[in-house]
Amino acid sequence: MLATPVSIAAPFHPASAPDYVPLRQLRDLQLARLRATVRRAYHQVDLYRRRLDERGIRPDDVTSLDVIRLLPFTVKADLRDAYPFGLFASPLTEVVRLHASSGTTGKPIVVAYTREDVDVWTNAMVRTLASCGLGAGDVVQNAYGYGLFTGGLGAHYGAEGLGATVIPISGGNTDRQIMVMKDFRVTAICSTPSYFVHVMERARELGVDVRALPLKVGVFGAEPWSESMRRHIEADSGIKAYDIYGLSEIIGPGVASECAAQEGLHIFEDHFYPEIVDPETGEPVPDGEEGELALTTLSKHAMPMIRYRTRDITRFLTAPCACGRTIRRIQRISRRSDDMLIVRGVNVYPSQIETALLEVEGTLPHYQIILTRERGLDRMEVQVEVTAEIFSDRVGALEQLQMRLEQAIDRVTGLRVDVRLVEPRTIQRSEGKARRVSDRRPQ
Ligand code: DLL
Repeated sequence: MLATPVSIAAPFHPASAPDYVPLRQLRDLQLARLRATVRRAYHQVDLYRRRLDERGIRPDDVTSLDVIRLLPFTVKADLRDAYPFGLFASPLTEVVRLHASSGTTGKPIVVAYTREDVDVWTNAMVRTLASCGLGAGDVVQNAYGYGLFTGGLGAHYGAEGLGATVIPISGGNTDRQIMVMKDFRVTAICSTPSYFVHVMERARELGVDVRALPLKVGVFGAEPWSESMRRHIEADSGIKAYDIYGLSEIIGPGVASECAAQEGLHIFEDHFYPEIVDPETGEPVPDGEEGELALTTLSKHAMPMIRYRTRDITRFLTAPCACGRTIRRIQRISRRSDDMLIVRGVNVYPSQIETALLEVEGTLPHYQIILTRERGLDRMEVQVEVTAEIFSDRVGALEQLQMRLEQAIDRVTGLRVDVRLVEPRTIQRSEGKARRVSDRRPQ
């Protein structure tokens, strides 16, 4: 029996059925799949067998979902050490796709999919797009990068599986994006939020009024973005901006998605088992408290992941969602445990800076954080673009804005920083994930 979706639910797609399944049924399914996953990992992957043996755990010991807490964590370094194929649980004869995620340094990590894995991924992305309100008849401009990055092909298969019309335009060539958006009567765009902000800006320069186009939905993810950024995007473009989440190690996009309520992201729990743990101790935190998201894949063949430490910080939202979905929600991911900056002993996250900047009228959502060290002391400069009107205004107005921004950042982070107002178009635009921080301090 499916719970009846309430009025704010997206157009129902048959693939979305597990989103509404009674919890008892979901937990039984998760347990059966967890057992199969642990068995597969134990028998097919050296690393897992070694780690489980060290703890004296056999696959048959997984008799309840709580046992998951006894299983060893997997971390990014495990994927790096196993480069390229060391964690595969399927022979290459069964692997139909590889993707890779370029770390900031050195070799990328490689992830693999069997045909069944691609089907699971498609299912998760169909449900993602359906929960963002899309269906057959939508024309989807897919501006996530196609290639080793999972964004492009993930969203592509999802949109096709949904029965929508997909335009595989990939990222970049912004003028062409705008032409296509207009001429093909695009109703939805998939991209990073920062790239969409850039597309909007360019459309304005070209004299295209996006509000007058059929575009109504943005499916944004792959990087942290704030609630203030959402408000900015929605007000500017007249679309509904949804947040979707995922990571290559687990599958790519399609791990979690917002619904029409736009209050947290539903995790596709029948495929990905979520836990929130204390980043220091690895112990589960009480329900509703903030911590690091750890994910276990429940349906993957080629590369099962057991308790993968994502480093993404979030919390479970415990109240039932107005959309009627029973699968659990997490709060939007505003930061990672490893993007914390320590400036003169104070902990700061780039997302806090974004929130502070966008609170103040007159700024554009383009900013950069530059860290240097002068005579042994950390210095943080935040460069932010301001509107052309303000820039051409009196010097007094600029100084006042600068002061207000410095105060706003101080309020949010407790840190005195130097704000530098720069002209529109000064800060480099990205076609994929934005790079906001440049840490030039000697290590
Ligand atoms: O970014 C997969 C993806 C593609 C997700 C398209 C959504 C849309 P990776 O390149 O492996 O995979 O990067 C994964 O990006 O651990 C988060 O830190 C961050 N991230 C992804 N989505 C969000 C989001 C793709 N909605 C890493 N909000 C993750 C905040 C996000 N951070």
